[in-house]
Amino acid sequence: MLLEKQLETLSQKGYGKALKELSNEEVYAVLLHLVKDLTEEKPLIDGERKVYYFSAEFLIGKLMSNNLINLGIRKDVKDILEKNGFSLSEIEEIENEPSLGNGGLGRLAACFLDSIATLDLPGDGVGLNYHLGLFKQTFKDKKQYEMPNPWIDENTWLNKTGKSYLVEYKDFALRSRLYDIDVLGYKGNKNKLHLFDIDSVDEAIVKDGISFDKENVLKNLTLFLYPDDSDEEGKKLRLYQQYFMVSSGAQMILEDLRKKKIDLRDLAKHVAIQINDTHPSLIIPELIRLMMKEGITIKEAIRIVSKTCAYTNHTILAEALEKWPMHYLEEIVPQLIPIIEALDAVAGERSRNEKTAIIDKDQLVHMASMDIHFGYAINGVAAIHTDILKNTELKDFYDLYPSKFNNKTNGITFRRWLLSCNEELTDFIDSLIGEGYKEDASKLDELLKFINDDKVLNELLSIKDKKKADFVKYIKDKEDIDLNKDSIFDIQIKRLHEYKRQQMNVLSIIHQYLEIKKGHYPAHPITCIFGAKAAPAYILAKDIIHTILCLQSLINNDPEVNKYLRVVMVENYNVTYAEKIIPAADFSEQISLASKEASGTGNMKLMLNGAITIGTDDGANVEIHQLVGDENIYVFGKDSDTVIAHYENEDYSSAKILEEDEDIRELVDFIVSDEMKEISGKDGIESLERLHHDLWTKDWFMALLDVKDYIKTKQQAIEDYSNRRVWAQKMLINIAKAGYFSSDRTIAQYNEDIWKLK
Ligand code: GFP
Repeated sequence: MLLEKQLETLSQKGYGKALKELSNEEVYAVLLHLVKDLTEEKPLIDGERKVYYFSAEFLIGKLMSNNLINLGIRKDVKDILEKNGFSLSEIEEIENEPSLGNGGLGRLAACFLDSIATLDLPGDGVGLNYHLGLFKQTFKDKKQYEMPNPWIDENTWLNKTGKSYLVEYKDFALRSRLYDIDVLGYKGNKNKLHLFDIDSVDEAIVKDGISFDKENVLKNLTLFLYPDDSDEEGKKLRLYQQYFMVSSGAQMILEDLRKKKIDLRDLAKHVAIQINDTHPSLIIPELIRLMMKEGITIKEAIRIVSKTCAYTNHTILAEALEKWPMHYLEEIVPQLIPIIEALDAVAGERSRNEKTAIIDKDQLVHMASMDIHFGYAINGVAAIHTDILKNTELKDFYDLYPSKFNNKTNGITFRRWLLSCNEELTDFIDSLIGEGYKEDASKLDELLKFINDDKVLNELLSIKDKKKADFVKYIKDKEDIDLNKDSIFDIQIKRLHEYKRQQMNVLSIIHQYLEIKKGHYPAHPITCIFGAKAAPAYILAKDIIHTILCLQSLINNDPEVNKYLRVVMVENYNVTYAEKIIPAADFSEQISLASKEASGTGNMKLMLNGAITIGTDDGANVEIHQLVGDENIYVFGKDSDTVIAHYENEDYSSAKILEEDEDIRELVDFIVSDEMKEISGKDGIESLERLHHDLWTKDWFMALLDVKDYIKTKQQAIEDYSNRRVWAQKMLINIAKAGYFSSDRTIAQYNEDIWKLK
């Protein structure tokens, strides 16, 4: 009743009309207002020590649905809106998705904020407010193009604060402006996501897609996440951004302490800083610098900061372990150089091993090295990943600081990835085991008692069918693509990267296509669905997208084939799309080259929604495998030890495989077949040829090593899918075992081992 009255009052106040007379857009604005008012009343989570999660990305997704859930009013609001002739899900569509992240790294940060607040722990996110996001992906002539992705409008969750800090660079200074987004936990208590920005940023300088003058920092600083860094200017712009984030964040933290009359020497007692990947690593020298300005000696500042900062590693790929040339630092933030040199000297006293140096002989400053020497905890994000860090990639550091290293297997928030995106499944689970699992996800395993209950198994299948039908409608409305809802939905959704091996999936699709052409039909029709953006300067990733889009056109337009097989790459894959695809998934493709995917989190979301993993023993797949057992996952491919040995011995040769194996050769060569070239069009042929050439000459992530096993394993999964009862049992077991992957569990472990907040 009260809620209804509040909504009516807000609609009268805002539009002078009754709720039922509003347009969908107006209803959205009224709801936003309501949620903001209710959030305003909620207490900020407080405590003696607080964590600040510094991250270049926060892929938070739309917030309305989650905030309604976390305020405990989603069902009531839905009913009130329905009574007035509105559909809540249509209203939720109106919200722009904040474009503040790229992939798993940023989505993890968003899940963590949700769980930190849910566990009632004091903890805020700190990042940047990118006006145009990563980019908006469009397809034209079967190629990816990048456009700006403006997401901030008048109906925004961003709240302007009065806070502002001076960030000094060598040649000029900028004033940061802080915006906050409230982060509600499941119980409704709140933390903040702090996003720094500058007033002078100018969206009008962006031309021809996402090009702009990279040297005009005053106007471009917070335009884009990960601006193209294939040239020097782009690299430097990233450094400007990173320093802007950490300097503003550090000043904000110290100001808070001062306000509370806390001596800066007690920083570590009151503050933990989690460095998410290496982008925020400059927080270490910056904090030391700021403390020295307050009269603290460098020695003491180093000691204090070393008890405050902790670092999470999300990948073993060298490209993501940033190294800044000293001369960039000289040009941009020379004030940090004496501090970094001092840190390097301390590191040198602790170890003479060149591999653990902060400044190497080429005058490159290694961010991860600084984090490990001067952070008090270092974690990987899945058991196998942490082991690889300890035994291989960061072995020299592990030998030096064994007790700093620990594992924190990633997790996902069930509020978004079950309660919000799959209401039908949520309600069904509630009816079977009650709602206790919403606060203690391990209780999901109570579902196991229904393993032989035909009614339950059938209902699981019919919920999946319903979510598939919903998705079929969604993609038809959005992209005018026709899908067969009775086919298997085989899903690979993640950043486009060779190590994630979308190209291997491509080869398996070619295999299926050629088989169908030979009259060998699959046991069940299948639809292969991709969602992925390629970094703008990553040519081969774009070639893979082009190849997928060519196959999509070739296969979907061939009446002989499309009865059995279809291929779809959704345009501009984002969190909103994921929320529609994941509940509809049957197969979860987690096919990275073993050792390369640190964890993966899509694997967890898909499992929670009853999809069965087809995957390598990599990242968190290993833990999924252990939890569900051999019967309920399809594992294939060479293990990480074998792969690592291939790299060490430099004995992998794709050409050799292709020369010796004509089956694989047929698949790879099909990429440059006449039919593919014709579909690709004159401008695309180069792209097909480049991918083809790469697979013949390099194949750095060894797609050809596992492709046969992959094809065989997927075939088995397709056959098994036809036994619907057994398949439903697999689904049930996956859902029941997903509790371990709640980010509430992950955050409880971060808190217990690293942050020690309460
Ligand atoms: C990265 C890693 C993933 C990991 C996430 C979160 O994600 O394995 O699950 O970080 O830790 F690669 P992407 O940005 O690559 O998606």
